[in-house]
Amino acid sequence: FDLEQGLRKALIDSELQVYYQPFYAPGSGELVGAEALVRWPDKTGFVSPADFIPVAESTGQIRALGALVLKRACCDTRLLSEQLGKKLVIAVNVSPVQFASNDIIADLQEAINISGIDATQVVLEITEGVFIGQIAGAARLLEEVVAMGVRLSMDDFGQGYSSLSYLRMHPFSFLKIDKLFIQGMVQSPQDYALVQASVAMAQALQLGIVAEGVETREQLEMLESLSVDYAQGFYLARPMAFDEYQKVANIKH
Ligand code: G
Ligand code: G
Ligand code: MN
Ligand code: NA
Repeated sequence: FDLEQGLRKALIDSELQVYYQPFYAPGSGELVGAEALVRWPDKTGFVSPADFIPVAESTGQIRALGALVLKRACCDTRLLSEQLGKKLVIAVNVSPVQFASNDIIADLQEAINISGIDATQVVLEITEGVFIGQIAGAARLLEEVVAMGVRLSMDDFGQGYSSLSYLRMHPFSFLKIDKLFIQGMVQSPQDYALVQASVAMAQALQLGIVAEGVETREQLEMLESLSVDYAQGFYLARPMAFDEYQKVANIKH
């Protein structure tokens, strides 16, 4: 089975779906928005994005995939925001490869225009790979994205190389602490210290802080005591189809 060919067919036949994983304010339990996560159903379940995103990146299919996810996510979020009477945030993962060309700007603008969502509702989750790859023009494109009113979140913070200099040099609004540290923080004083230090730094830089991978009530309570702005994880909600997200949006956590 050839992933590239399979993915080409999936893109043509509209087989790809967008799932949503909500995130909440830890104290009030208020729903703030969701992260969009692409899903590719197969006979037994789903092909893992960890397997097909790298293929899409190397074949160039990431542009079509990325544009599709952006459009779907913005349209769904606009609809649910109308239904709730509250402007929900939508966080979309964007591959570093998508910053190798100007197309990301046009694709983002089209998703915003078609959906009628406010640019300020849209957050792009970006990993430090966008800087490490030395992609020419990536920094300028990030500035353009921010000029549109769209916000940037540093995803997987703390994983791999330190992203401190990137945070200082580029216009990020959010810092998303990697789930590895959240999962370790109750047992490991080191992980707890790293989360605490990340929160202090985010506050000093006036960044919002998101904790991902929250799997237990103990973790959530600890994050609340640390004044983390947003929490996301299986303990709160798993990634889900849009109809389920609509139902969950009416339930308080
Ligand atoms: O649930 P999960 O298996 O969805 O995600 C696995 C990985 O795939 C994560 O690193 C996530 O950021 C990435 N991913 C999920 N959806 C998208 C997407 O729409 N675009 C990109 N570029 N990456 C995605
Ligand atoms: O790289 P990124 O942070 O975008 O990836 C998000 C990934 O984390 C997705 O694969 C998503 O399904 C997964 N995820 C979300 N919440 C949890 C959680 O509470 N625990 C674990 N182990 N994974 C999670
Ligand atoms: Mn992410
Ligand atoms: Na992450």
